[in-house]
Amino acid sequence: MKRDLVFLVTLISLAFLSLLRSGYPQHIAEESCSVQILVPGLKGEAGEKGEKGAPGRPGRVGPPGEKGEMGDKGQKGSIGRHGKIGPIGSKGEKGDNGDIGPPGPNGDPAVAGVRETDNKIYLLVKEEKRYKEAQLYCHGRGGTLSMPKDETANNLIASYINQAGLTRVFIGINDLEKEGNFVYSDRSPMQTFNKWRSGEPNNAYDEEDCVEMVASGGWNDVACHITMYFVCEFDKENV
Ligand code: GN1
Ligand code: CA
Ligand code: CA
Repeated sequence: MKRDLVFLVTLISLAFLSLLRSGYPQHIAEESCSVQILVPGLKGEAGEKGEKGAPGRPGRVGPPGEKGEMGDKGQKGSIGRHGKIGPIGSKGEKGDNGDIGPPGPNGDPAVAGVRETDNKIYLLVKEEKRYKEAQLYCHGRGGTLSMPKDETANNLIASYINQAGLTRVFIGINDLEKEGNFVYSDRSPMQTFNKWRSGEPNNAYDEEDCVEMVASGGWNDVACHITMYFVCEFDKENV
């Protein structure tokens, strides 16, 4: 700082001197002031070595170096993940037919074929049962004991039992709930159509509450506890 001040004064003094020499000699001569010229002193002795300074800031990033030589081949990596499932392929051609399988089990030997109309299937069961067991058998297969409600149905059942060489079968008519009040096995009431044999129903021995069909197609009330073959019927829409 002090050195700067001395330098400044020296500059001013030199400027003043150059003025004296160039422009205003007479005027200067008339002035009786003295000019002091300050010049820098001699360079002092070297000071003691200072303490080590703080580390400088990091330099700028240098230019990229030259590409080195290719390194050795690395080790084989571990197996990758499963890839995504691919799209579904196109349908293949139809294969050849397989071999013919073994014969199936024999059908129920008690069932002798069936008869059918547009909307019903009739099944003759050649297994002697009481009325209630016969009804249970049919019901267990989705049907009822057969209920002839018109001439056509009655004729079909009659024909069926005749072709089977039978003389009587249970059909689905009874007066179990109220004596003399005959209903079908689906509990629907008897209608005007009937095929009672002459003199029937007579409730013989005061114990006849179930109904059989004989080979002629006629009906007779009989005791429910006797056993005989029977005919079931099924609605086609339920099969
Ligand atoms: C039979 O057993 P009998 O002949 O009195 C029949 C009755 C009939 C009657 C007609 C088990 O009785 O249902 O009404 O004939 N009983 C049986 O004559 O078949
Ligand atoms: Ca009766
Ligand atoms: Ca009778």
